[in-house]
Amino acid sequence: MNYVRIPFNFAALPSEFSSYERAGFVVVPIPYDVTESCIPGARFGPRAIISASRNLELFDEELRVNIGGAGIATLDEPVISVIPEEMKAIVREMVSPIIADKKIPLVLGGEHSISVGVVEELKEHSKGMSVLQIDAHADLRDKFDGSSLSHACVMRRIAELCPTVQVGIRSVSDDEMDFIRDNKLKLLWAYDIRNRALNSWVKEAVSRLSDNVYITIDLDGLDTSIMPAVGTPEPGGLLWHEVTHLLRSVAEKRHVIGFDVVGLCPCHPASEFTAARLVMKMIAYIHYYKRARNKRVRK
Ligand SMILES: [Mn+2]
Repeated sequence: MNYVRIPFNFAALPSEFSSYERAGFVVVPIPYDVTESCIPGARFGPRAIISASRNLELFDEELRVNIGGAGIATLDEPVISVIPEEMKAIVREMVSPIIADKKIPLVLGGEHSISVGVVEELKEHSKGMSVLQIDAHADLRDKFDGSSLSHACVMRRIAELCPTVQVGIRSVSDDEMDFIRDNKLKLLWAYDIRNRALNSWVKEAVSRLSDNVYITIDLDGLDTSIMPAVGTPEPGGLLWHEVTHLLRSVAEKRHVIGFDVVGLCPCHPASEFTAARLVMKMIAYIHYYKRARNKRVRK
C-alpha cells in the first residue's frame, strides 16, 4: 500500500524545497532553557514551532507569495550542553556554515541567551550590523544568578558588540535603567508605543537601524492576550498587526541578515501556531523584498 509521508521539517516541505543546497533560510533549533528563572519549558519551543508550522498554509496572503519558493532547510536538534559557554559554542558552530554559505539563519529557542552566539558569529561576517530586539524585558543585566550568559543578560552582551534598538520593553531594573541612560541606548517603550500612531513609531524604529539588521524576537514582547505561553509573561505588549507591520517595514527598508524567535514555553496550541506564523511572516517579508531588490538590480 502507498501512503503519503509528511516530512518533519519547518513547514513540512518536500525535499526540493527543504534541501540545504537550495535553501535561502536555514532553521536552527536550539532546545536550551537552563538559565530560565521563572517558568521552564522553552527547550520544547523549537519542536512545538516546527510542529505547528507543518499545519499552516505556505501562501502569504499579504504579499501574495509562497514561502516554499524561498527554500527552507531545517537542521536536526543538537544535544545541548547545560554549560552556557558550551551552548554558545554549539550555536556558533551550527550557524557559521550557514552564514558562510550566504543563507539566512533562522534560530528557534530555547531561552533568549541563545542569541549571543548568533550575533557574535554574524558580527565576524557583517560590517555595520545592528540588532532589533522585540521583548518585554530589557535583558541588560551584566550578570544574573551568577552568569553573564543568562537570558537576563542577552542584550547587555549584544550591546557590547553592536548598536541596538529595543522595542516593546516594559520590564526593567534600576541598574538596567542606569545602563540605558549612561550608554544612551535606543528604546521604544511599550507604553510609549501605545500612545503613538503605528506608522510613527515603526518609522522611528527602522530609521535607527543600520543597513544590516539582525532581529531577535522574544515572544513575551507580544501581548499576553495573543502569546500567553512564555516563560516570563508581562501584560501590555505588542499586538499581531503592530509586530508584523514593524517586521515588514524592517524587511523592506533594511537587509535582514538573520533572526531568532525565542521564549515559547509550549502549553497552549494558539501560542505555538502564532509563533510558527510569525516565523513564516518573517520569511515571507525577507524573501519578498530581497527578490524585489534583486529584480531592480538586474533591470
Ligand atoms: Mn523577555
